[in-house]
Amino acid sequence: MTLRPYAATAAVAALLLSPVVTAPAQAVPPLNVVIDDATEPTTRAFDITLVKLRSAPDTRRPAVVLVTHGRMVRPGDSIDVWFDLDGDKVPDLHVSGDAFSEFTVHKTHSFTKDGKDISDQDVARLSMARFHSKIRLFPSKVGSPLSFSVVVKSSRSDKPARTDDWAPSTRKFSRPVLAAPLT
Ligand SMILES: [Ca+2]
Ligand SMILES: [Ca+2]
Repeated sequence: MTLRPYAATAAVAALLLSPVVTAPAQAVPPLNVVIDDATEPTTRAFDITLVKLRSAPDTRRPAVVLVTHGRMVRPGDSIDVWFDLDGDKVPDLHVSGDAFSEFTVHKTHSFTKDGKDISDQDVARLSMARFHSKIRLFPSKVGSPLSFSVVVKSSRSDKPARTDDWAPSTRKFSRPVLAAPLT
């Protein structure tokens, strides 16, 4: 492309006048992301009402996904959390567990089929008590990603799949949160 001298001068002037020192807003993900979910006591078996993502306070401590439920946790309640660690909207890690029981951690590339079981590597932990399911993720054990996003599903094995609750929505990842402080 060739520019006439006047057009070229105008283009340079426009560049000089524009606030080029301002960094793009999406450069650094936020420290916290909050997902408000609908309160659905009659249609969801184990209703999710809120999900909070929190960056790790330092590189040795975990980032946290705190899921708030519409009622207290009971035996038979289940939680699944998929993490996207590289921003391609495809899951990389799947944490799955049942209340008052054990949880598993798998590598994965889909919402339907798990890959390698890495439960013994202490990459993530799940605890479920009172109104919360709490997932801790240790970013340094999953390659220290810049950010992560999640999909959360709650369910009960004795209830049909249509009573599952997904946040932010079915197989759709949340906005990313910073994984750990930038060094
Ligand atoms: Ca809900
Ligand atoms: Ca991914």
